[in-house]
Amino acid sequence: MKLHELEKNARKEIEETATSEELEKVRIRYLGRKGKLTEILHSIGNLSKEEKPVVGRVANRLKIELDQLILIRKKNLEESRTLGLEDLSLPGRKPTIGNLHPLTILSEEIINIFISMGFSVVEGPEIETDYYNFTALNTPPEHPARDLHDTFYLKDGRLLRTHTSPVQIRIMEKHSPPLRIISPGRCYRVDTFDPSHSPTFMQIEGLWVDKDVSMADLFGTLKIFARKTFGGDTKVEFLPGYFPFTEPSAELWIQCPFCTGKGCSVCHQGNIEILGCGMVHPNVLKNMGYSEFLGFAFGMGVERIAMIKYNINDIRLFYQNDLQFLKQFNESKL
Ligand code: 2NM
Repeated sequence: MKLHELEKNARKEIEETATSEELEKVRIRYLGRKGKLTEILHSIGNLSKEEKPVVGRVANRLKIELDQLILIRKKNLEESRTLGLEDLSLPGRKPTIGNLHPLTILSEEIINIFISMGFSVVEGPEIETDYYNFTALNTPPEHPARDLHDTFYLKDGRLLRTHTSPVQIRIMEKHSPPLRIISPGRCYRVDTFDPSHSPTFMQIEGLWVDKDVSMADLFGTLKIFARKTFGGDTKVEFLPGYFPFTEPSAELWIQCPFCTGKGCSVCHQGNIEILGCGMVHPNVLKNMGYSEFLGFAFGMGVERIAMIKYNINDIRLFYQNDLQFLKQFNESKL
């Protein structure tokens, strides 16, 4: 009885199988009803008193071991078949690669439109001081935007910026005019998630300061932006607005792309607001030592632009990391 040799052969044969069918033949050869190991197990009863327990233990252990080996080999063969490894002429499987987040893709697109009009991109900290986020921007202490419910405050009195205007204040402090900058970045406001609110959002703000910039420059610049973003024949309209840091202030409205002006659930009588803007308030210019200059500024929420442009009805989709949603936004499709 050569159990040792039987084990060596069985291991080798199992390992060398290339298909599930071959493996099944090996299994029958050793473990089937008339298999080599099965016959040994059946003949144990004829052995001597001394041999019986020793051979019995070794043979039974070997049966369990070969069962296991066959099972593992079976799984491997099945896996390699689904992977196409058996047939080398099959096309390879492309590795799954990620894509940029839709807000990143759209931000870059918007940034490029302003770069094409001579703007430079600037960035700054997300943790700000009261001065840069509010005071320098002509936002007095009793203004509702400073309410505790809108702003996340840190224990040390600093805060999470509620817009990216503080970046522009920091640039104006360090540089002298003329200035033509945009500041993209993440902002925070105390809000609970619902279809139209998020405690964090992306903003792109712009600022153009020179001796003689006017409301006409503001309108012309933003009309180009709106038409490059929403299509060349988009109807644009400026309505009066209010911001503490601009005077006069305006809102840019476009014709609703969903009902094309007829009126629907997402728009106001066929129109939809896409951003806020205005001439930089004289107090802000004075704070910066820019009294000899004029400027226009604007700010937009990237989520809002994306929702209007791609007909997305829930802002939370940008923050839930649902790959089914995110994968729709490959650069080629946008
Ligand atoms: C807006 C609307 C209007 C704005 C103002 C400034 C600064 F720093 F120059 F004063 N930056 N951005 C501004 C003006 C932002 O967002 C809706």
